[in-house]
Amino acid sequence: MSAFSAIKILQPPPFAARSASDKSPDTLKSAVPFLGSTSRLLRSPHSGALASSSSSSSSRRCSVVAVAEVVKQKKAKSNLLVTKEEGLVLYEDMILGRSFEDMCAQMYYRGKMFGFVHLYNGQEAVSTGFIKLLKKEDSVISTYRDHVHALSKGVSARAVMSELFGKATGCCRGQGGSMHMFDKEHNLLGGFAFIGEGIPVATGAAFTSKYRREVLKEACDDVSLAFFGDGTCNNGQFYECLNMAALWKLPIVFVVENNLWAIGMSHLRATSDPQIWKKGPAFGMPGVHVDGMDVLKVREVAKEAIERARRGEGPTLVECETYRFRGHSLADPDELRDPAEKAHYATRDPIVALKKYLTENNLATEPELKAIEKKIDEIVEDAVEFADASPHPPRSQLLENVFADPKGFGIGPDGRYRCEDPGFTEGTAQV
Ligand SMILES: Cc1ncc(C[n+]2csc(CCOP(=O)(O)OP(=O)(O)O)c2C)c(N)n1
Ligand SMILES: [Mg+2]
Repeated sequence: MSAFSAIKILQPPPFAARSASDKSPDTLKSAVPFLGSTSRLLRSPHSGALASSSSSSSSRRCSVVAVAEVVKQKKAKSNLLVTKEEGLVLYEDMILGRSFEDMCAQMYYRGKMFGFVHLYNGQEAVSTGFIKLLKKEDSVISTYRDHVHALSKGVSARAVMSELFGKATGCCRGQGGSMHMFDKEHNLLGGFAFIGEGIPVATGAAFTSKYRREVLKEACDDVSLAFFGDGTCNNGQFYECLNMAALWKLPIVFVVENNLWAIGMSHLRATSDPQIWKKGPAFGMPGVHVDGMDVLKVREVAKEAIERARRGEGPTLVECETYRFRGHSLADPDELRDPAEKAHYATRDPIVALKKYLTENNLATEPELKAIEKKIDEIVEDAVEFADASPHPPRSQLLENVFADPKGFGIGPDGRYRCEDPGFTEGTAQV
C-alpha cells in the first residue's frame, strides 16, 4: 500500500458540505494545534479577532496528520525505514548542511561575506528528506535560505562557499551571493530574495517537463520541487501556481517549510487558516502535513509525492512543520521568539533524532558516524580555504547578465564598459 493511501487525503467537498462546515461554530472557535508552537490562538466566530489562549481542550480536529500511521505501517512490513546505505547518505547530507551553515556564521562575522545571510540550521530534515530522492535532471527552486538546498542537490561546498565570498569560482561567479545560488548542471534554479518569486519558476520548470513529454514526445519525467516558507503562503503567487499546477497536472511538489515564523511574525497571527496543507485540496491536489524535524517521515511523504509527480498524476502540497535554530538572518538578534518554544525545538534536533534511529537499529555505529562528521569537517574547511584563495571577479563582469540594456549607462561612447574606467570604484565615473 502506498504512503498516501494510508494518509486520509482531504478532497475538496461539494459546495453544500463545504459551506455547512465553514459555518460550524466549533471549527471557528477551536484552537489551532501545532506540534510545538507555544502560541495558541483563538478565532472569534463574529469579529474574526484573534486572542491568545493556553487552552487545548477544543483543539481543531485534523484528519490528515497521519504520517505516524504511514511510518507504523512501513515498520510492520520491513521493520526499518531505510537501509544502512540510505541512512548514512541522509546523515552525511544533514551534517554537511549543519556544519556548512555553522561555518558561514563564523565567516560572516569575520567579514568574509556581504549582505544578508540566512541560515538553515534546524530545517535540514526537509532539504535532505526531499532532495536526496531526486535525480540530477529534477529541478530544485529555493528561497534566500538556499545554501543547504544547493548542497543537497549536489552543488559542491567549494562552489557555494566561494559564491558566498563573492569570488569568481562561486556557482554564479560571485555575482549572486547568499540569496541567489544557481547551478545549471545540477538544475538548481535559484535562490530568490523576494518571497514567492521562485514558485512560478518551479511551476514553469514543471510545465517544461510536461511539455517535453507530451508535446515533444521526449522521454522526460523530470520533477520540480519548490521550497518556500509559511510566510510566503500568504502571497498571491503561491495560489496562482497551485491553481495552474493542478489545472495542468504538473509534475511539481510544493514544499512548505513551516518554521512557524516569518522574520518576527508568528505564523499563527499572520494567516486565516494556519494549516497550510489544507490549501492543497482546495485546488484539487493532495495536502499533507508532516513532522519536518524527522527526516524519515519527511522522506516517506516525499517519496510518494515525487513519484506521484513522476507518474504524471500531478502536484502535491506538503507542509513540513520545522523550526530554525538561529535568527531569521545573521543580522537578526532573535529576540522575538519565545525561549520556551526555542528550547522545545532544540530537543527535537533532526540530526540527533536520525543518529538515535541509526544507532538504536544497528544501522550505524558511533565510529562510522564520527568518521562522516570528520569527513564533512574536512570538506567544509577545504571549501573555506578554496573560497579564500579564489580570485575576485574581474570588473568587466560587473555588467554581464544584466537584463536592461546597459547602453547609455555602463558603456561609454568608445564602446567600453565605464566600470573599466580608472577611478570607477571611487565613484568618479560620469554615467
Ligand atoms: C515580496 C517580498 N516581500 C517582503 C519581503 C521581506 N521578507 C524577507 S523574508 C520574509 C519572511 C518570509 O518568511 P517565510 O516565508 O516563513 O520564510 P522563512 O524566512 O521563515 O524561511 C519577508 C516578509 C521579501 N523578501 N519579498
Ligand atoms: Mg517561516
